[in-house]
Amino acid sequence: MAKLTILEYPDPRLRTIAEPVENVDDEVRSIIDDMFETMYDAPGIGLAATQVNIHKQIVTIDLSEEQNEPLVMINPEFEVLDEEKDKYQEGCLSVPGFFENVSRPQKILLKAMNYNGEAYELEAEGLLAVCIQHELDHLNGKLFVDYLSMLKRNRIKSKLEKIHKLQEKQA
Ligand code: QAP
Ligand code: CO
Repeated sequence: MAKLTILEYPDPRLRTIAEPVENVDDEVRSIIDDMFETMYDAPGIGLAATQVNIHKQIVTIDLSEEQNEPLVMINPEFEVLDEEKDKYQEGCLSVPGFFENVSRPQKILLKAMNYNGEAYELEAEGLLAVCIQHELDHLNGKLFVDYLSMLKRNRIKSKLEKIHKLQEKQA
């Protein structure tokens, strides 16, 4: 297992569209293991492969306090079951230190494959529905800051760029 480096906004690589996984083999499972290690270490509740510069349709989620309820989503798709939107304060490991309200459909049906390449479906609402939609956005090169006003997004961008410059000097 290995901890992977998380790309941070506004890194252009976060805009890459992920490719579907053709075979859920040991190489894919090794990526998933590394993603969980990276996510649990952060700590975070969701991570898309895009965020660790791997452009395959893979997502890891675990909403539990004890980090013992891992969810794997390979080639995920969802449909909206309830068009009504809910506001949730979202954050992102690729946008560290910033949390903002985002509105999304509150109930969805997820279709994906698990760690063993088996297809499954999952009805989700609440935080899980938010997290799934947030992570699937990453696979399409989309970030939660894209839902904010240009003013808010640009403020976040400037602050992170400033931090990244300081980190460069320190290195
Ligand atoms: C996506 O995000 C999410 O800024 C997962 O300093 C977040 O795990 C979906 C994190 C909220 C729904 C609601 C962010 C950790 C973790 C930070 C995360 C930070 C430290 C974010
Ligand atoms: Co994110």
